[in-house]
Amino acid sequence: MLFQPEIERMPLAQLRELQNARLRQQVEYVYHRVPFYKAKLEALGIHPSSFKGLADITKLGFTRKTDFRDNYPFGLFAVPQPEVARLHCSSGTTGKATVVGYTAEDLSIFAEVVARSLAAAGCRPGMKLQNAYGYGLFTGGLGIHYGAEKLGLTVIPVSGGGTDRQLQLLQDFQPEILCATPSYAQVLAEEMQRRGIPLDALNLQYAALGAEPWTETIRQQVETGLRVQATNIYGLSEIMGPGVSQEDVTERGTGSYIWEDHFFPEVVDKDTGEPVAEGELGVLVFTTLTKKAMPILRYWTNDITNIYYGESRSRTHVKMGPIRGRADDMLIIRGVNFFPTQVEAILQELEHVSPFYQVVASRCGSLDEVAVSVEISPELMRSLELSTVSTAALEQHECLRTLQGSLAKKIKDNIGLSMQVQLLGFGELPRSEGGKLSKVRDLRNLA
Ligand code: ADP
Ligand code: K
Repeated sequence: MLFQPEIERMPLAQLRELQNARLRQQVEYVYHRVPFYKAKLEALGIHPSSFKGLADITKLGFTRKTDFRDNYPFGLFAVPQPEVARLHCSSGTTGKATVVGYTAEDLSIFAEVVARSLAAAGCRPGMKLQNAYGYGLFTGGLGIHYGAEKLGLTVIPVSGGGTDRQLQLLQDFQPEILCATPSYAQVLAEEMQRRGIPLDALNLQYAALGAEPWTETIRQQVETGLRVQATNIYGLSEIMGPGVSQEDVTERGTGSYIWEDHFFPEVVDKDTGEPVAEGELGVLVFTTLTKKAMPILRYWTNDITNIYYGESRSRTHVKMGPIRGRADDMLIIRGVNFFPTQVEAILQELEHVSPFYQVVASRCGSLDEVAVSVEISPELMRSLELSTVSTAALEQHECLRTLQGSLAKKIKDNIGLSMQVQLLGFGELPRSEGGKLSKVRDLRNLA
């Protein structure tokens, strides 16, 4: 089903004209409203009066995650605070969150693109949707929620986690649609099987899964384990939230439609920043075309994928392939964005630990696990007369166990993720030439 057929099937030439006009307006808008962009455009020698639109888009440079941090919290906003109807956050690069804002009109467009997405995922007005995306500062929960309402669905706002309750509601309320991260959908499927709940006890038909990378293997597992047709929903807070792109349920595996009347996509080379040919892999870059509270020009997402028009399409908008990875060191753990530097920031505030650490992400069943190895300080080693942090040493010295516990708690409180903490003796983590070590090892095999 198409929620807005006239837009979703707009002839490409007409779509380009619309994008072109909107881009010119957006550039003019940010120039006059956002000092950061005014300075940036002036430095690039661009004035809205001579900016030609799409033909000139590559001249705009890039906006990066660090620009959000440098302008924290509201420096990139284009409207006075009273006109901001809602704030959301996503992870920052140094532990400081990225703040995003929406006017009432932005929220209405957000709901519209999510409604379009859910319709493409198979939803029809009157169906029930169980929303297992986290509600709160993340865009996932509320983003799906209002889009589902706009489409005319009955929303069950259960939020993330609480597997017992999720399974109970799936059986009692008989929703047709599940929204969750793919790894959580896998958990639900496994738990169904483990508890011997028959598939007939559920009424699910569709699942819209996103917020983290996933594969065709995971799709198969979820599709058989929950007896659904599972589609990909993609998005990011800086641009809007979930619903920037969505796969059509009848075209599964051929890519997700980017709603390009609102979000103009480009794919560029990760080293040179130059546009790549259609279908080639590179970094996905988005320009918002209609955002009012926080318009963003050429946002460097760090997501690696490709975009293409190609065959088998019920809509005219461009498709993107699955996310193949990231060009930075951000990890996505159970849908939550996480920069290892966030651990670094916590270590800096703790006594008795060295600044050396390593984060290891792995997969245990279908859930992501993260372990952090941290070296204790040489001073602590000396005062406890240790040569390494063995199990025996941990048993003998309460202060080591306290250190381990308080580090785990700080990580949980600050980052929102539970991590296993392992203490090591100073010097035990491998150093490379420059004294630096690879701080991240991602052992999850998502290829
Ligand atoms: P969300 O809450 O939608 O995940 P965030 O801003 O917290 O938004 O995270 C955005 C990032 O999450 C994206 O840049 C991308 O790396 C990842 N992401 C979101 N959806 C998907 C998806 N369907 N497939 C792969 N990665 C995704
Ligand atoms: K995410």
